[in-house]
Amino acid sequence: MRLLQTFPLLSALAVGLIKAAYAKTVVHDGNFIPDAILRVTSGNRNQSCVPEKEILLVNGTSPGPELRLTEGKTYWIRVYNDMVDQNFTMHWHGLTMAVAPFSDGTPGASQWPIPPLHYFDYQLSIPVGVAGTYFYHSHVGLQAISATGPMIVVEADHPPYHYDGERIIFLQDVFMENDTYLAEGLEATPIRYSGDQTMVLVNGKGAGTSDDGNFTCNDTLSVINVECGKTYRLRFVGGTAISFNSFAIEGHDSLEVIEADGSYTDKHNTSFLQIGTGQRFSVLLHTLAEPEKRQYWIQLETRERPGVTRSYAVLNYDAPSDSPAPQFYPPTTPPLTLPPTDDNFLEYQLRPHVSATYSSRDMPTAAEVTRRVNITVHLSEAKLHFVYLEDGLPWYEDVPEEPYLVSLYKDDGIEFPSMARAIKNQGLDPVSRAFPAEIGEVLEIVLQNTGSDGGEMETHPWHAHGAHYWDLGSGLGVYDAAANEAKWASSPGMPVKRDTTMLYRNVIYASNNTLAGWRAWRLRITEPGVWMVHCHILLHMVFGMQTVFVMGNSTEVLGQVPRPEVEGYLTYGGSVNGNASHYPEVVDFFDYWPENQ
Ligand SMILES: *[C@@H]1O[C@H](CO)[C@@H](O)[C@H](O)[C@H]1NC(C)=O
Ligand SMILES: *[C@@H]1O[C@H](CO)[C@@H](O)[C@H](O)[C@H]1NC(C)=O
Ligand SMILES: *[C@@H]1O[C@H](CO)[C@@H](O)[C@H](O)[C@H]1NC(C)=O
Ligand SMILES: *[C@@H]1O[C@H](CO)[C@@H](O)[C@H](O)[C@H]1NC(C)=O
Ligand SMILES: *[C@@H]1O[C@H](CO)[C@@H](O)[C@H](O)[C@H]1NC(C)=O
Ligand SMILES: *[C@@H]1O[C@H](CO)[C@@H](O)[C@H](O)[C@H]1NC(C)=O
Ligand SMILES: *[C@@H]1O[C@H](CO)[C@@H](O)[C@H](O)[C@H]1NC(C)=O
Ligand SMILES: *[C@@H]1O[C@H](CO)[C@@H](O)[C@H](O)[C@H]1NC(C)=O
Ligand SMILES: *[C@@H]1O[C@H](CO)[C@@H](O)[C@H](O)[C@H]1NC(C)=O
Ligand SMILES: *[C@@H]1O[C@H](CO)[C@@H](O)[C@H](O)[C@H]1NC(C)=O
Ligand SMILES: *[C@@H]1O[C@H](CO)[C@@H](O)[C@H](O)[C@H]1NC(C)=O
Ligand SMILES: [Cu+2]
Repeated sequence: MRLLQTFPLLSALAVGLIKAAYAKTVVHDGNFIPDAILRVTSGNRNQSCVPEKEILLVNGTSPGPELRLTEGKTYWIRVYNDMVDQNFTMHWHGLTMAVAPFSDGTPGASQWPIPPLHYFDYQLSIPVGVAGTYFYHSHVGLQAISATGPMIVVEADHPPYHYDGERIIFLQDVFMENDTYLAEGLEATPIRYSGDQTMVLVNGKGAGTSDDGNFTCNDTLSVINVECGKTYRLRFVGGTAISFNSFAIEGHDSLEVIEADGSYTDKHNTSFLQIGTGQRFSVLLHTLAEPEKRQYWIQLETRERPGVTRSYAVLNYDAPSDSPAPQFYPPTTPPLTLPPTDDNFLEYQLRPHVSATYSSRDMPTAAEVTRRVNITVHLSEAKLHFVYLEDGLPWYEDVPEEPYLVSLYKDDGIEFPSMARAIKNQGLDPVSRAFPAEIGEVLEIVLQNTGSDGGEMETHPWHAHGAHYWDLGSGLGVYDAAANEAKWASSPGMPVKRDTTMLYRNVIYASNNTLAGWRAWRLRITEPGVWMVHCHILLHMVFGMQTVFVMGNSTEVLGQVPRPEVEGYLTYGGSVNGNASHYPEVVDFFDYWPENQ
């Protein structure tokens, strides 16, 4: 394996071969034993002072259970949609599905959604070199508000930095209304907007104030237990639906960033973090040798939206293991003053951590770039119906007649994009509403923010499936490739491979269609498949802020997964090599997880 680690492509091929051999002998029917099972239900819960309402649950909780996987291995994860009235999919956020393109969990793009009372077997073949912090979540509608959970990929050998322990800090949003009602309102003409998040949760709990203090919640907080004089790896997951959070820990102002979106970085000190929807960071926290008190506040504040939500958790030193877990409530006045939005947060500062095992500097140079595409985003507000246009068109998960990947396999041409049409429209084929890309191309993908019809600007965390891109930074106005090269040359940082980075609003207002700010990525196209690129704010996705890249032609895509294995994927209700309905067991999660009530 050692040799393979230097050649990610080779190791991906090896994983593919192992999987192909394996699939011949395994039938994924009711007798199949997967490596992990996730069961999705809906249920009523009280969260953070919000009156009891229906949310989605994974194995009875939100967030769902942690999945811990090892790089270089293949896992089959069976996801049961135990709901009776909703489709579902599961996406493995940040992991490449290069060798299992039907397992990316994107309805309309990589798979038919899982019908009610059906299961789907997802194949996760994890290349060596991607150990880091990830999460799983639904890709249907607004389900990911609550149908989500942490996913950690651990090293086959050992991480490049030493730490004594690790803690997950999983952020989520809570809304006043259930997700179907919220989504219906967003799709309505005129729009019915039920408000931003009521509270931000840390590991399922949160309390504090929102709407600039107009709403207060005095509920119990999450507790992060630590010991004195140790080093912890804090793994932050931006599992929020909309909120962009600024974050700091009282009395601990040297957080050393070591990971961004599954890529190790050289150590970089920061006193606070900004974390957008879909982003992950790991920091090393050096706990105090002689703390002055037992509890230090962890304070979060939302940014970039009209009302501020302030939420808390507690860093708790040396909790005695023999006494019951203490309960903590939010402070009456904020102990910390967090900075306003920093549009330059970590920009042009981070450097990939290069070691024998991790992240080589294989970034294509500017001279190798073969094509540039724009994703120019614009919010149309005509008739008070909100639509996010990308190069003139929105994308919704129910737009394609059949999922693009299914269409590629059937070779029926229904959703196959035309390069000729795309070239005339900034890279997007307006008929199939997809961006075609050829294997071997080196693309620069330029996200361009514009003033909306009404002039408002929004900040968008843009996420790419399929492969991580080299993040080229961001700036005001229009992207200028030469000026940006020069900026990198004089910056301490080097581009890092990321999967979710911020397209800032930079300004609060810009007149209609003004090109106000940009973000750019560079990517060598190597993985045939259908990969979504979208804003990770779930509410914006419902407004159409999603795009799809179709990489490779049908021959190349068909080369990825052997034909007999795909039959099951081609119809709604299928899974790998079989149909996939199940008779639901009577699953009473209250019996399994009483402590969560
Ligand atoms: C989820 O719950 C099922 C039982 O319904 C159990 O078999 C499975 O191990 C659980 N998954 C995880 C990751 O804990
Ligand atoms: C929600 O809170 C109310 C009031 O405390 C309580 O009656 C109800 O049982 C709780 N619901 C759940 C699902 O725990
Ligand atoms: C579920 O997905 C199928 C296939 O895309 C679609 O026809 C159906 O309307 C969806 N059902 C619901 C409840 O959204
Ligand atoms: C969702 O919320 C709406 C509005 O509050 C309510 O009418 C509907 O019954 C709720 N749906 C479920 C499944 O609880
Ligand atoms: C909070 O209340 C004040 C006074 O009523 C109001 O002006 C302000 O808009 C409210 N803020 C939010 C975010 O609702
Ligand atoms: C919050 O609730 C706790 C427990 O009931 C109580 O001790 C505390 O005083 C409350 N805080 C505020 C600000 O009301
Ligand atoms: C970060 O700050 C701490 C404390 O000031 C220092 O010990 C450490 O060397 C710094 N790390 C880096 C990478 O600069
Ligand atoms: C991308 O947008 C910029 C700014 O409007 C424009 O100059 C450039 O030609 C566009 N590129 C493509 C491929 O359309
Ligand atoms: C904004 O510009 C677009 C494209 O030029 C146009 O279609 C739209 O009507 C304009 N909106 C307003 C409010 O003027
Ligand atoms: C796909 O591209 C490859 C490489 O250029 C070529 O050999 C193959 O014929 C193409 N297949 C189709 C269906 O166009
Ligand atoms: C698929 O479903 C059909 C209809 O329910 C059933 O007759 C058939 O046995 C199933 N096939 C497999 C492989 O489970
Ligand atoms: Cu957005």
